[in-house]
Amino acid sequence: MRAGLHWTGERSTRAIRFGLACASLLIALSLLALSGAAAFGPVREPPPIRVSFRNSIPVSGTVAVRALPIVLGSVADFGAIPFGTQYRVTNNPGAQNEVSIAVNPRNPANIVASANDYRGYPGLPGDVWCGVYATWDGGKTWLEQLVPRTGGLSVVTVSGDPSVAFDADGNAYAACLGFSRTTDDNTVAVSKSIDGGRVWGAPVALVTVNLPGEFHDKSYIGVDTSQSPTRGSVYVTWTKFMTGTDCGSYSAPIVLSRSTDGGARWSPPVDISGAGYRCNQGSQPAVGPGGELYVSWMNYYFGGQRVAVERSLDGGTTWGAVSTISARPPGDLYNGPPRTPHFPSLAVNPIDAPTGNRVHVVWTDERYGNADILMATSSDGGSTWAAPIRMNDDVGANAQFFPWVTASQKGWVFVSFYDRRDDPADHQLTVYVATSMDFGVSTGRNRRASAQFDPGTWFIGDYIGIASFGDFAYPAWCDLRNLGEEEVYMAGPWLFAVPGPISGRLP
Ligand SMILES: [Ca+2]
Ligand SMILES: [Ca+2]
Ligand SMILES: [Ca+2]
Repeated sequence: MRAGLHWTGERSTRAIRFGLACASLLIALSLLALSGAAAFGPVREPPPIRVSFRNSIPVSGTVAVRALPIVLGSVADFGAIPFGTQYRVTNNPGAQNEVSIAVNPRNPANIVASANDYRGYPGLPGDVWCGVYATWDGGKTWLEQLVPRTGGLSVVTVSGDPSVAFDADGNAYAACLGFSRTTDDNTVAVSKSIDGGRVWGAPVALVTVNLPGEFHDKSYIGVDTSQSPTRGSVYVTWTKFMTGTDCGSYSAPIVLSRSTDGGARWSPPVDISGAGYRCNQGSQPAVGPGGELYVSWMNYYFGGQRVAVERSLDGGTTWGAVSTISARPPGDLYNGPPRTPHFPSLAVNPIDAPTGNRVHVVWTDERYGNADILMATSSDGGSTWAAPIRMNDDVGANAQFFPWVTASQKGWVFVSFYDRRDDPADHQLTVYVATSMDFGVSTGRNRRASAQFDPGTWFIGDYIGIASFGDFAYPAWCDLRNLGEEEVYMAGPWLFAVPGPISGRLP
């Protein structure tokens, strides 16, 4: 059975109450089993987090007491740590997973990352909250905080599915969904920091509901940093699970809300996936050099799954036709936890190729016999897509998954992903980064970005992240090298993009 539609908000008891979801998933499973097509996956719960290890020190606005980061750049074993410098972003006994990262375009030493953070919010119920981490020295030291439990997030007890982005002026944004495990309260909200991630404002709700048949899930943020008239617009897309028949007995369109005033006010969410694409998950907005807004997501249909991409040239008011890319995502890669949903990621190249702009989308695909990272590139604004290229350069049959893509101001395309190539048993993980320096035509040799670790049977989130600045890539991920304790790590920056075989160890 293939993995399919996932509730990604790390729900547990609430999922049982969510009768719509449970009933519809059962129906979807039976319908798809009859059709012989890929089945929608069941609701799977994250494994329990080690509650006894929670640390209640850091809260928003408070500098966490923390140890020095672990810097691994001096490790000489090329096979273990081939290059680069890794930084430990979080240092907390609670779990951190599901990582997003963004670099301040005004100051690349200022980086913000986010994760589902299980350290606990002091004095308040709820097991997980959006963690936001900021550095001003390129990753050597980090300020660990939680998004304020105020404003739009004051009505919920759990928040997660975080994503972060900077605007062109250096303001940082963090988008989170919020819900309660015991009520139907549910929101998507965005917090803003105007000082690079030191102080985060009260989250502003983009949607707030308390309905048994509706759940807003898996949000992601993108910002227009172009010189176009829509510069500064902030976009958040997510999945609206609702009453319907498109996924069996519910529907799941992708919706979008935008802010044109720096995150103070947000437009009412509108369905952007439209007719014919009503069963979706895993969306991401991204903006091109002319202000072109793209959104990618995974579309589930009775023939299987496909990557869907849609474009708006007026900041999300009107949309072109949805284009699709055939995909064969693998199923569950661990036969149980950690769960491995397969969502695409999209980047619009800020630098035009000689014949025009390029849009790149990546996803996990098993068409070559095992889980690989494929990337398709469009040279016509997302209407059509060239044949995908395989980004992982290993020759074995091991799995790669959780890709994320970014394109730098040099036009270089970096893709990070979890990779099991270094474990003959195809189980333990390292993070690799693939690079394309020719606008998606080909990829150079992959670079290993992390030490190897065993994910065990923990919940490791539903995605990892990568950002870029000029020559440099900044992958960030959930890492369990420390005796299975989940932390966020980041690699880089380093002079990353060297085509062809590696001739020597980079700094
Ligand atoms: Ca999630
Ligand atoms: Ca931790
Ligand atoms: Ca593979």
